[in-house]
Amino acid sequence: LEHTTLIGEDNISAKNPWFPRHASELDDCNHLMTKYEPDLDMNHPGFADKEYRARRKEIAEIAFAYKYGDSVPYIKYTETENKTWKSVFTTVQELTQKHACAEYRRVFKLLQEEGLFNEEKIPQLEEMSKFMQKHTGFTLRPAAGLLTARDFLASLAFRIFQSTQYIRHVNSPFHTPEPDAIHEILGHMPLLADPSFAQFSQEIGLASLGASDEEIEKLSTVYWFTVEFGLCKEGGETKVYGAGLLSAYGELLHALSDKPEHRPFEPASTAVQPYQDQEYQPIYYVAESIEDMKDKFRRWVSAMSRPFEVRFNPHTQRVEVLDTV
Ligand code: TIH
Ligand code: FE2
Repeated sequence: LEHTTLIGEDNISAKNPWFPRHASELDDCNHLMTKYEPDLDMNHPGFADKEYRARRKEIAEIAFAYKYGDSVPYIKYTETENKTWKSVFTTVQELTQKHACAEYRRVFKLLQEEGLFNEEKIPQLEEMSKFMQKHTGFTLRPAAGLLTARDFLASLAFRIFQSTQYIRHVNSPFHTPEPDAIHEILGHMPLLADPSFAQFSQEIGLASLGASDEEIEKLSTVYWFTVEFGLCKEGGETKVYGAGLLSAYGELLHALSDKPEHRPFEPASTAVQPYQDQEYQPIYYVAESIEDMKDKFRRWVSAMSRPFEVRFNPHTQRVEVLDTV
């Protein structure tokens, strides 16, 4: 890094797409994938439910109107929504005591002690954001739905997590193919408040900035098999750290059963493993530990071809670009 110089916007080759240099530019990184919207997908449990669709619109509007620096607007969740939370929270809580990795269990307990996690009501994103900020500097901004991988990963570089705020349909509490606030809060947020895991999340984000489309595809596949569906060893047992399992009772049990295939986590091969997001996963990758997963990821990602390096300056919330050619 000694022979590097800071470079400006113009000097990055055309091969490397635009990326945000400051956290405020994430206001332009909220492109949605349209696959699971209740308005468009006939198989969505909310497709025939007018009231649910109207509610989804109302909450999406909040995300569309959000600008960097705003606090996350408070949502008055309905009785039905809080009931859905309660049924997921109580079933998942019982399972995660046993099957979640130690990092998750530690923060979960803290969240309970602070009263943020209780079965009666859905925590507000703004309060979750403050909690995470205190522990790792991660904060939240609301997202209207499933984002493109490029936009989603870019925010992680700034220690910002784009979170949905709507709640899954009451008829499918134990598994949904699209993210919802229950998945984000129960699955992702405890680990984003863990220093080591937060560091990994930011590193995968930094690696994505200005990456080619193929590299984004690989990074989001690694993200899928680690952050979303990762398993790890702990004292001779297999534990869960993937958010998609920590928020889904049915799939958590499936992942630990002998039905799916368990493979050792190896970034180069994991990154090219095709996956689907409709049903339970047929393959899970098992890391030796979260630390080991992080080390392997670092080694693999450092061989990526980007002709510049990036580093995050937490004082300015800016990503600095260093020319390495
Ligand atoms: N399947 C998860 C759940 O039911 O909570 C949500 C998602 C995980 C990954 C993508 S969507
Ligand atoms: Fe997720």
